[in-house]
Amino acid sequence: MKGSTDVLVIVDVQNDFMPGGALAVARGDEVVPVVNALAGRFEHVVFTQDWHPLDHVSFAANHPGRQPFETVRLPYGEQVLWPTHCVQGTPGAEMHAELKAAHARLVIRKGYRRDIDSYSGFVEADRKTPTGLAGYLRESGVRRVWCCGLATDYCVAWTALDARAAGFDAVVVEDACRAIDLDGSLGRAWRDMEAAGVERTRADEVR
Ligand code: VGL
Ligand code: ZN
Repeated sequence: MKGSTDVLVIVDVQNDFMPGGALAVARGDEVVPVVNALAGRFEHVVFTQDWHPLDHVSFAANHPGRQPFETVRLPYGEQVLWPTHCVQGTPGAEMHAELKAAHARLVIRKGYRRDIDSYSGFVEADRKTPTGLAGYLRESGVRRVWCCGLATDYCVAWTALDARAAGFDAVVVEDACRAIDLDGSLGRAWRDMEAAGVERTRADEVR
């Protein structure tokens, strides 16, 4: 059982990222039982929830003539244009119905500002705007952040990298994640995480 210096961050296990969802991650539903079992081994669990307004800058539909999975330049840098997903208050933005971590303490919603995306649970895509998660975890005495959920190469990776940047130890539980893998993004994500000192483990090794 992981105690008070560890936290499990369950990233974006939401309907729109499931097979058949608006931004489906292949086999994304397979993480649910793995994440549930993992959550039982942590005293401290938090969720992140992708939570966009309908006019969000990351949606291709808000860029006339552009298609999903193309990229655009925004003031803060390059942005992938996604299908409309995880719109605030819609069923697609809800957590998967079988996700079970009733003892989770906090839900960090992210990506709710129209003009800024947020893959990371810590800092938005402008790399300046904090979500408050680092402060919350520090005040809670957390030292190591364990990450799982969707998608490995976007929200999980950015969350793990930012955990390191904020001074926490970080571990990704790789079989409790699934990836989008757009143009080599998964390989890049693992390289970046390795370079930043993010550790990698499997759920059956966590106890
Ligand atoms: C995500 C793309 C857009 C994720 C969220 O949860 O990985 N990816 N919004
Ligand atoms: Zn999103």
